[in-house]
Amino acid sequence: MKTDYSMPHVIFVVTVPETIPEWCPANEIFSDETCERTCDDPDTCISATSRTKSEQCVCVGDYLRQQEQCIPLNQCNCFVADKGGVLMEGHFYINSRCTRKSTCRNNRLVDESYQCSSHATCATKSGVRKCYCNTNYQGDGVTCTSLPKDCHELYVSGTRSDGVYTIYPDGWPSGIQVYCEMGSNGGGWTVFQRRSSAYVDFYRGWSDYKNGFGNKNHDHWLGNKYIHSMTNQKTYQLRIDLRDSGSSSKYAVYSTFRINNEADKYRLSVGSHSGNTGNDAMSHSNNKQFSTKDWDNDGWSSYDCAERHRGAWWFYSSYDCGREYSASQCRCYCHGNRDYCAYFPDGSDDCAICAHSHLNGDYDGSTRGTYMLWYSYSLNYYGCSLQYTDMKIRPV
Ligand SMILES: [Ca+2]
Repeated sequence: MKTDYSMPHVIFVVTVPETIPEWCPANEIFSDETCERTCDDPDTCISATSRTKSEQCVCVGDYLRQQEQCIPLNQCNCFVADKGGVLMEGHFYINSRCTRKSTCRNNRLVDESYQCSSHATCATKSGVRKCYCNTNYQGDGVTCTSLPKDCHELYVSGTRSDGVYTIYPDGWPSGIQVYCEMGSNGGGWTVFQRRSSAYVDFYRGWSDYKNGFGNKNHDHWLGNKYIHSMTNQKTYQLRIDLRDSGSSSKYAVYSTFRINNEADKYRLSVGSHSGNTGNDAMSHSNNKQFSTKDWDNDGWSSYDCAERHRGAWWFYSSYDCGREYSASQCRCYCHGNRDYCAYFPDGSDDCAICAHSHLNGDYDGSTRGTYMLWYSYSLNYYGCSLQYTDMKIRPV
């Protein structure tokens, strides 16, 4: 007899997802939750679920991925022992003595020698150790060039376009903005005053004249604190360009120009005059202190010159008209109207004045005695107020 003991077919079905590999490489584990970090960017965690299905083996623990491998941090190509960490692509590390620079390029560490400029210091700022240029210098620390103290230094270094630039006068390490006249009169002029329209009001107090106002590209006063710093760092000459209502353009140059500090109320010092204005209208202000409508330093108890003339200047008291002129002949300020002097009558026929020049007066000032003035036979002849002025300095 033949007995069939054969077993019925039993099929064992094991469901194996296609995505599960049979094994993971060394230092890796299958996970769709574990975060993985890479040598390129050790600080960023890449979630396994964001990876493609076939790459769901991820580095275990502190291991980092570099191409197909999972390795310890200190085996990453751009690991820097001194730093105790990895450089990201394109980043660099400079050692504590600032003698060696390591850069991560194309996932390789490139070492090169490194040396601070003689105008730089090896230091750590915001966590970055490297060479930093000293005060008054700019650059990457290896090469440091001196910061321009004025427009003339910019001109010498090749700048030739008129415009607003940052300069670094003594005492202003963060720099200040000034207008540089580079294309005319030989270039290299640092402008500190300009009047070309009535748009900016110049009848202001001490603080405004100290700190500056207006638009550097247009009408402005740079600020006495800056003018003081600049004119005491080198010896400067002053140039003033003027145009009157008859479109007559003139200029005046003073061989030296500086103003003292605020404690001395920005006292003026100017040298000898030249130019073609026909008159030296500023030397009268030499050694005089600055006055504004809220700080009267004109030395004249009878009047507040800044208030009467609606401006600010190195005013003084003077009787230059003298008694040899009758009041009707007095023309201390303005040939056309002859009323600048009459504004300050002193006695029956004397004329007293505050200045022979006043370039911060009212633009188009119609009130007598308040307009922009440069006392001269060749200017202000067709009317009183000047139509354009600028004041600028350049090293002697
Ligand atoms: Ca006074």
